[in-house]
Amino acid sequence: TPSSTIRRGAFIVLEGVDRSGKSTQCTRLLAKLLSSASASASASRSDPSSSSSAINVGSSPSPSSAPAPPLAVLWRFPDRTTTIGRLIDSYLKSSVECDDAAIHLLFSANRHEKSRELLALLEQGTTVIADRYAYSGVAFTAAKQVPGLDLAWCKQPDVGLPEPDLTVFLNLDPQEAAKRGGYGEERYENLEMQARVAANFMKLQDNTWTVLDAAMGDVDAVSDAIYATVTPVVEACAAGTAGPIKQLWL
Ligand code: FDM
Ligand code: MG
Repeated sequence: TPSSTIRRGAFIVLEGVDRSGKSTQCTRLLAKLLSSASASASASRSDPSSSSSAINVGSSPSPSSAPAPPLAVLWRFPDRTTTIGRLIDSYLKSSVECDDAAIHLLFSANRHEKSRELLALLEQGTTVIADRYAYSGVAFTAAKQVPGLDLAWCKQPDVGLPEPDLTVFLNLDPQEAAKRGGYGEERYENLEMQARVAANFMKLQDNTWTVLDAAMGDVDAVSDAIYATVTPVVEACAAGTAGPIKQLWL
């Protein structure tokens, strides 16, 4: 084992076209990761040698007095809660207009403004699941077919961001996706746009990707397949065999 072994959380991204089941599956994945963690935590609590009633003397923080960091958290991009995120939210709801290049850079800035916190979570051992990431950023802006805003231009602002350990792409034909209950009210939620987005996603496939058929079976079948894909990655990161986090598109 190399001395530089880094035990850390895993950075797991879920991508896919609208209505591919991404958000549902992110929530299920989080629940599965947390319940498998609490199962092993309660097993270790029943071990008297790892009792949590250890006495803390003095005021210096000790590992047993600090609350254990969460094993996993769920994020989504855009993160609409930040100042930049509120602008993006207004844009998606069409309550403001914005230049196409400018809004693209704001989506990217919304990832950059979270990257320090993301790395800190991973370092403390927390697995971060992200519902969309830079792949959505590129696929959507490039699908607007604005002269100059091609794939290469769209990727540039996200170069160097933390690279996912795993990107699960939920593959679904946009025609099928549209049948799943129609689109909502937000910008980009129409079949023509979604078909171009789907084609762009395919061009962005890299070695972090695992493509899963979102229509392979029911919701449980898909979530089982996702969990089976994610588990070895989480375990490798926890064991320190995955190496340090890389940088996207570098
Ligand atoms: N979207 C999402 C972008 O256009 N660029 C980005 O960088 C990201 C992360 O925003 F239509 C688009 C994709 C989608 C919309 O996403 C909001 P959610 O998942 O519906 O909140
Ligand atoms: Mg949406």
